[in-house]
Amino acid sequence: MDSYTQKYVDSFMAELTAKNPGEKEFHQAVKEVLESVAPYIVAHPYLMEQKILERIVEPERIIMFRVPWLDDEGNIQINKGYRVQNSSAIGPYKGGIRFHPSVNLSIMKFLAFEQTFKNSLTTLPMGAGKGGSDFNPKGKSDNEVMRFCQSFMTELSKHIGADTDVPAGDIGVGGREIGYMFGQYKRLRNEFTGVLTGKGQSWGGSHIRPEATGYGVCYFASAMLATKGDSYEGKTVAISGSGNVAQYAAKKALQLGAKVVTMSDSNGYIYDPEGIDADKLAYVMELKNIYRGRIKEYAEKYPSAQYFPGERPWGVKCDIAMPCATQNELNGEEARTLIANGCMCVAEGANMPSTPEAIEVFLSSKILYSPGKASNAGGVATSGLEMTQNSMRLKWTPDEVDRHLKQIMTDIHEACVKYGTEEDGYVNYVKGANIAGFIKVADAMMAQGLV
Ligand code: NDP
Ligand code: 2IT
Repeated sequence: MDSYTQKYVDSFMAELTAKNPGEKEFHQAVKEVLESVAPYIVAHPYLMEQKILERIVEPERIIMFRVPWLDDEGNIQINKGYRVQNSSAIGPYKGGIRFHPSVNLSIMKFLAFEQTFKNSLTTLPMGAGKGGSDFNPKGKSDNEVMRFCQSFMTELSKHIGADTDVPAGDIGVGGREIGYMFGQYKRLRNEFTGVLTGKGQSWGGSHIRPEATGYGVCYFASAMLATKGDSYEGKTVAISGSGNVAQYAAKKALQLGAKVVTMSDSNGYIYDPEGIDADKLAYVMELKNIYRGRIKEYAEKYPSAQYFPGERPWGVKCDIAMPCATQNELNGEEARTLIANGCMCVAEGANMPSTPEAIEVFLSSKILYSPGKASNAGGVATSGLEMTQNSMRLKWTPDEVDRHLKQIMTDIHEACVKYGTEEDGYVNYVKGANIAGFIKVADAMMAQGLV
């Protein structure tokens, strides 16, 4: 980066951190994008004059609200609710809702910011938003979750709509929560519309949406591997997380001929050197999705596996790593360990799972590395396909949705190669994804004037 561009980056970050004090995840996400797009902006002075990136980092609207609810003992509980409507440049606001005790404004803003570029990459007309609450679903009864979702939606319903803002799931929000929120929206508005995605199959949901993020990560990683004439076949894969994304990433990796040896949750990870095969994965799905259990129970059921409490899976020898749990779950030291152990591909299922230092390690080692905004975009892309089907009032077959998903992931891969290939031929997917995502949003903003 030349000194003029570096000065632009430094002054941009100084202003951003001064205006948004303490929002460390938000600063981190902006810095990563800024470092990729700054040379493009400097080369196109009108983008600087029009303050396009300065506008994108200021969400169009942030809604913060109180979520009061009654627990099963009749006690009053109060949580915080958020919806960050970041950008409507290319379509209605679109993005997930996260229920996790760590949720705060910085995390909501980083996720909404990332979503802006991710949704642009999908090739579909979707703007970007993110929402959530510091509500902790763990240990809550179904009735408590329902009352919470109803209270959350009672306020959120004033700000969303099928052509305005279409939320979906994220950490702590799956089919059950989407159902309760959809029911409450319908009751308040007396309107059956595609206001949420990730709906149930019998009431407007799309086939493959539950699978889409995890499958999409594998389709994207397959495209990366293909640039080296390689594939998942015979590879050893380490996965973190054991929720929606991790489960379907594991399922597709297995189908593609890989051996998956780890899964995790926030308490620890399991290592099964014999591989988590289809039967064992079906057990994990039942354990997590129906019984809402913990991953350590896997090691109690399968003696081939060992449980490592309080640890993350990145010390295990693998060819491919797929972080599918949460932000900043893979640091510089763990990245160096992965490389030392021969890992040749890291495909992110989570949003911003690698720290900036880890990303630096991957890029300087020139391994195949995809940022979440590219490789996990299959989830929101299939949400976009759910919106399409809702608008048409019909439902595509699983094969048809899967075909679209594959094509979209291939197209995102191509966009990354187009904008991210460096002089020596190495594809920097971070740069490629950020520039490709930015250009479309910037062009739309230029066309629509100062709004
Ligand atoms: P789930 O709630 O289904 O699963 C989350 C998994 O990650 C659980 O195993 C959970 O463990 C673990 N986890 C959550 N928080 C932490 C933490 N602070 N430390 C360690 N482990 C943690 O969520 P999803 O699978 O839907 O989401 C996973 C990631 O993928 C997130 O980054 C999300 O933003 C991203 N993503 C999700 C998409 C989707 O369609 N669902 C689309 C694109 C990205 P525990 O049970 O202990 O909490
Ligand atoms: O981070 C994400 O892309 C999601 N949680 C999915 C969003 C969506 O609207 O499907």
